[in-house]
Amino acid sequence: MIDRIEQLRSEAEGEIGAAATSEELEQLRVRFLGRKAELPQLLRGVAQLDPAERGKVGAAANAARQALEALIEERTAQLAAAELSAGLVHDAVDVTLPGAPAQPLGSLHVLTSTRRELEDIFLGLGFTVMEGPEIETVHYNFDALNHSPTHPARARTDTFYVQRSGEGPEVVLRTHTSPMQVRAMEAHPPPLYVVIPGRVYRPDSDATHTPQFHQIEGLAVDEDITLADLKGTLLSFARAVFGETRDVRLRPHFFPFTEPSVEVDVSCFHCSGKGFMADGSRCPLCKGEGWLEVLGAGEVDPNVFAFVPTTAANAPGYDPEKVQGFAWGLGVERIAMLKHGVPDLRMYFENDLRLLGQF
Ligand code: 2U9
Repeated sequence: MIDRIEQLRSEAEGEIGAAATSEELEQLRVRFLGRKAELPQLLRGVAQLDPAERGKVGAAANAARQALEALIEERTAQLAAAELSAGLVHDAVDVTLPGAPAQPLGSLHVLTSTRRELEDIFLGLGFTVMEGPEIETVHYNFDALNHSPTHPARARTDTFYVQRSGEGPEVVLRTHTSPMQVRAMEAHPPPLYVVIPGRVYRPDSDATHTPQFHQIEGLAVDEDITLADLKGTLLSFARAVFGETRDVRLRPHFFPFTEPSVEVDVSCFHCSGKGFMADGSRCPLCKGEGWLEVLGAGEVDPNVFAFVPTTAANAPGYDPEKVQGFAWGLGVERIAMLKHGVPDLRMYFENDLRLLGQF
């Protein structure tokens, strides 16, 4: 019986050593160590053997079983490692390959490409681009920007309020990116040249207003800043966007944060500022005016500087007796509308590929 055990053991050892796959190995385990296999059967019969033989046979069978179990475990680990490496090579995916079938490349949304184009122009003029929070306190959105307590923009119908006073500070969806200019002044001493692009929110919806739109506002603070610096900066901007032969004109206006405040027109690029076309008809873009309104601007109201607290970062602060500034604000949707002839602002947000695919 011991001979048979040794025979089984060496036969199994040979086959296990030669097994080429885990599947084959599993078949061998069932064949040699499974419930119906000869060696376990032998082990189960040991109790019925002659007491003289029982010890030796039992020991040999047990030793054979343990040796085969250990060998199978070792070989299982070897084969699993080999199969894993082979699998990794075989299943490797080159994620840099184009899809099959190749998918058409998308394009930037026209508002994104317009915003980037405008940012680049101001970067070229020496401004830094900064971004800020879209959820703002009333302090930064209105108070610090010199809005009187009764300013109509504060009305519940003109601003999205997110938190009433009483539950902490009063919080709104920012109605302009100007709060970030205040934050920029709190964090950096003058001279300061920043542009702030971003989403802003107002409860309006028609062909020329959407409840969410994009602004780019700018702020320059330095010593000896005049309205001429503002006009020169915005003239460079207008020429970069609408063509090198454009001109700008400033018309008086009112904004709470600037004094004087102006609306800025650029000479019409469709009729070269004439107001009529070569055939004598009225220019359809500027409606015969020769000018297109593109943005608002002004010299920063000294009150706005006085609202900026002196902090360690901006020490010695923004002294209205020492620094002046100019600021402007524009709507990205309006600039893109003029440049590309988009008739209705809401079209930017409908996600119709017939519109988006044109840019
Ligand atoms: C600070 C000081 C002054 C930002 C300015 C405008 C004029 C303006 C509107 C145009 C159309 C926004 O997109 S729009 O609705 N903006 O006309 N914005 S001056 O003046 C500032 C901002 C921050 C500290």
